[in-house]
Amino acid sequence: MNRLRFIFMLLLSAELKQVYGVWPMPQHISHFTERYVLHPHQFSYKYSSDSAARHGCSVLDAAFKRYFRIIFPDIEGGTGFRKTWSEAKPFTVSVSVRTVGCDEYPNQDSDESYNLSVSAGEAMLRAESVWGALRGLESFSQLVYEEDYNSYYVNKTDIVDFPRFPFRGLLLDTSRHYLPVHVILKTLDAMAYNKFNVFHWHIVDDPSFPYQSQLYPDLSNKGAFHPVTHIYTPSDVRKVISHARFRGIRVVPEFDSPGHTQSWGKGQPDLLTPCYKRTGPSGTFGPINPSLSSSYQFMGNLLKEVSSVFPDTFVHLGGDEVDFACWKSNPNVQAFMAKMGFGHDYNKLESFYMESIMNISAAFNKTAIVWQDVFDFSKQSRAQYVVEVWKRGCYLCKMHQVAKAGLKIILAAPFYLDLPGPTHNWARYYTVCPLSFKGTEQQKKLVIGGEVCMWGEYVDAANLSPRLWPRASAAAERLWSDEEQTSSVEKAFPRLQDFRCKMIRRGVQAEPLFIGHCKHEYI
Ligand code: CP6
Repeated sequence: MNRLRFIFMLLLSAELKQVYGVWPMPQHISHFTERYVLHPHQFSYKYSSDSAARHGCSVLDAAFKRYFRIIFPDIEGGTGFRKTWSEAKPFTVSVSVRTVGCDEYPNQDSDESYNLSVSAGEAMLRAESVWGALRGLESFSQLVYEEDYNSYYVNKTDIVDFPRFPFRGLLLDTSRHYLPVHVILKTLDAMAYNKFNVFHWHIVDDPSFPYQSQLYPDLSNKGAFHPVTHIYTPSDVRKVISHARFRGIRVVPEFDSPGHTQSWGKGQPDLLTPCYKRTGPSGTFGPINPSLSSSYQFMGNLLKEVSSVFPDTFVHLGGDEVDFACWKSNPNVQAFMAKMGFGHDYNKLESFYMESIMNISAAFNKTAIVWQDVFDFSKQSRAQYVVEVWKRGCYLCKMHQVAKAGLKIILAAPFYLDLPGPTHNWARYYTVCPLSFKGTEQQKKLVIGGEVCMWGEYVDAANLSPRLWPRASAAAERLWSDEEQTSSVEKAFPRLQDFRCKMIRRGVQAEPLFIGHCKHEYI
């Protein structure tokens, strides 16, 4: 009988180990079996006396409120705290931040490291910046578990943690389908649970132009799917940027040109290149017309507005998949090519256009990110920009090439999430090794991170969430955690199942990985 009870205890403790994991895996974590009861009425957050950030720090004050509700989801309407009532002692999460910066925006140099030590009556959270403190608060919230209804526990734990890469992005495409603002905000919440820190907003593209420009209102009046209901007003954009900031997430907008701009032409006459058929215009249009100075004036004005609306120092300028056929057909473009001495090399024309708009954005103190096509077309450019590697095939070869040219790299190629299906399961993202190209240490430092891409052809508000989560979580761990500690798909599986249940409990419609159940099913 005793032996049976012993085996039963072993089984229980094995199950517990799964419960108190943190996703993505911290760099160093030690769990202990000693555990403490948390009671919502005796639980508080405070700034420790040596903290530079104090009460009134917008980012952390708001985070304390958010995480209280996350940690105690059953508090509303819950009357009896039955079992734990008598055991409960006060518990405080003490936060100490070394440098202030509560009113700033996170940026490429933000320090997201933190130390968390959970012991009797207190969790001590130390971070260099508020952004690191946010990551620590997230980890702490994942350590808390509910056993019986309204009985909460946290085990003694020590964590030392920091991200592997500073740029951990997620792309949403709001042109192929419009995504309502509340859907974007919910996605930002889920990003914070996964420690993603960049929202790459592919806001406009061929099918629609939902960004409402103050300078050029006709772009969305005529180019959006609907001029009122399917746009992002300046106030919507501010909401997204603020919601992201409170979660330590940067918002990097993409205004992809000169290709992918069909919708721009509706509200901005003479911007796109008229395509020719034999002797006359065919009535169709191609990429932005690179032969007119008015095109550069327009781009300058638009990028000036975009630079002031979006505070991040990065802006994505696209530059991908430019179809040269229309440029080739247009006699004015041909004349421009001759005048510029480009011969028949349309790569040079695309390069000229991209260099021009990269110079414009540099004048607004922005660092440009561009798709790899731009690098492929102009290897000898002296411009400093960040290259996003997106083409499949040998993406590691491409990364090595870009690194040799001394340019920074974001890896997207192995992280497409928009297509469902068995070949797109989470393990594929989990086993990506972004630094496995044969480069020097210095070259590898140029890889600033990676990005999961949720292109919008087949995705709208109805299926976004389950298609994103928890598959994006696999990439999140690849980008945050130590590669060697997270190299086993088998070990990750139960942890990811557990984390998926946590996301479900927080209201994220994450798809199941396989047969099973969540302890708290709230769907
Ligand atoms: N839209 C834009 C897309 C893609 C790109 N740019 C794309 C094409 C093929 C694949 C993935 C993405 N849908 N504007 C390329 C960066 Cl496989």
